[in-house]
Amino acid sequence: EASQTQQPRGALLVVEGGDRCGKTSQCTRLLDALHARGIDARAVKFPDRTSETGKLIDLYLKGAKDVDDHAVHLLFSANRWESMKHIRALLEQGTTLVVDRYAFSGVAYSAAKGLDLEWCKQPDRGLLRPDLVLFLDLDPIAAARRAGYGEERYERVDMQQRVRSNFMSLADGSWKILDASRTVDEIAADVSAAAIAAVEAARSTPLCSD
Ligand code: T5A
Ligand code: NA
Repeated sequence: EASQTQQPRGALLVVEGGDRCGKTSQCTRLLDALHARGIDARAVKFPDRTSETGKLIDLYLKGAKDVDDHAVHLLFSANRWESMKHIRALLEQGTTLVVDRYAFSGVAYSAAKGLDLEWCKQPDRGLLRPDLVLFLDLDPIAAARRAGYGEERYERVDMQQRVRSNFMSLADGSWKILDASRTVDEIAADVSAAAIAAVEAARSTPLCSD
């Protein structure tokens, strides 16, 4: 079948960081930069607020519904698992994915509420492993000055300080940690350079699960 012609897989590129650090702005810029180079790429965002679990998560984040901390942690994880078949299929057909938050957010935020960090990692075990994690590092006090801050559940400086230190404890040598206090253009230049290198590297590396 023509559609089964072997071609290099796409890369799984993850953008992480605290609230209002500029992830969505950078994901948009990165997609444009990849498309400009003729790279087939699409955006993915977690939580996906459109699915059944996502609708419940959305109500929770807006403060319209209370859910037990453990239960909501499992919902965020389920929300990722719901997309895994589709994500794998896209990567295998050669589409690179720019993912706005992933399992690292799941662990960093739930552990910041007091849940055990190791417990938090379990439900996401087996998800596809990212080819690159770009961490947009921003002082929570600077983040709090940005437009729209404070509208959702976790947008408090003390919470965001704990989230930041949890992210730092999850980071390994493969993460690219970027100073997110710079201009959008400055950050975007670093993001696209790292992403393009990861797209190249992914072509000769098999997809794997964590
Ligand atoms: N969560 C998520 C969990 O608890 N567990 C999980 O498993 C997952 C996946 C919602 C919440 O859910 C939690 C984490 C979150 O608290 P979300 O929908 O991704 O997650 O919401 P946020 O991450 O908070 O997304 P935001 O839209 O708030 O922020 P972004 O995307 O980081 O930032 P962005 O690009 O929208 O920019 C925010 C503002 O800053 C400006 C922008 O213009 C905008 O006004 N800005 C800059 N200003 C100055 N300099 C720059 N370089 C700037 N870049 C952007
Ligand atoms: Na937010």
